[in-house]
Amino acid sequence: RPVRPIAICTWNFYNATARAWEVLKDGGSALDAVEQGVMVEEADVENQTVGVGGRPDRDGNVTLDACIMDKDSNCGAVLCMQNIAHPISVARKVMEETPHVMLAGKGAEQFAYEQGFEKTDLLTEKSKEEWLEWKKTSKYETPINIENHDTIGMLAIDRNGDIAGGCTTSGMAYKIAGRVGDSPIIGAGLFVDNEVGGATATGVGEEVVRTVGSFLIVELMRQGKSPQEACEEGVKRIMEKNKDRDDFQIGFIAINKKGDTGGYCVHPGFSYSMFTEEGQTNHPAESFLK
Ligand code: SD4
Repeated sequence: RPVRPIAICTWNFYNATARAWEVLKDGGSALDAVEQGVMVEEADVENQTVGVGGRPDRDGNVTLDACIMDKDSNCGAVLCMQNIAHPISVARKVMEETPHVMLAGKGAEQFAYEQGFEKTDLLTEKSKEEWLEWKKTSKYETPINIENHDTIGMLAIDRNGDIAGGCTTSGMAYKIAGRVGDSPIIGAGLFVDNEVGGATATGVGEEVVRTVGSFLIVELMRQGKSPQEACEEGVKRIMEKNKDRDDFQIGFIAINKKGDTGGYCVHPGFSYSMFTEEGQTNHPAESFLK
């Protein structure tokens, strides 16, 4: 059957999939679509979990994680990078302009400046005030479905039938300085194999890393599971490792080579956004706990 371009992303980031669709419908690559799509959220100061306006770590510094992966299994990532508004684009530069996959911290920031990215203050007044308020008690908790988990992971298929993915976040609010989650870790927060499909994650990254969630889901699809079945198995695997706790949210989304999609999560409340030639749709995901 003819290739049907499609973009999906975690949560209801409608502007992001709409932007990705603009790229795809004009014949653009899946790689450009996911980069430009997630950039919408990186730039949105109202989204306090991605890019500019992200919530800081407990010392008041906003540190960003992102990764990107293309149809040829090239990938790039930046970890714990400060002062740069579009970590996804720096991740792409790491992929395309260096022999490396990951750059972290000061090195990543320095590389970004060398690539022409501008220094940007990422901490908004709103996020700063909330952080100062948080400091009064300094209680570290990760509320289940609120914006604290609004990492954007995006997967797209272009007119050539090629798949790419991107994932970007400011990580868990008030994390310990230097903490890195799943989002910039290839295989954990994101994985693409152009022969099979792609998967990406949102939620408490520590749990996703423990089971290499996105890689697992792609491998399950390789073995014949649908994207939906593979996401369900990915969440179940995490819950098997957490017999004594369920106070965290994880959401996975996946797409296969045919453009079938799926999503699954731990707690109700997660959904994913999709854009195809039929327009935009939102897909509430089934959850492990009811
Ligand atoms: C992380 N997966 O850093 C991210 C958290 C998240 O919005 O989804 N935040 O663990």
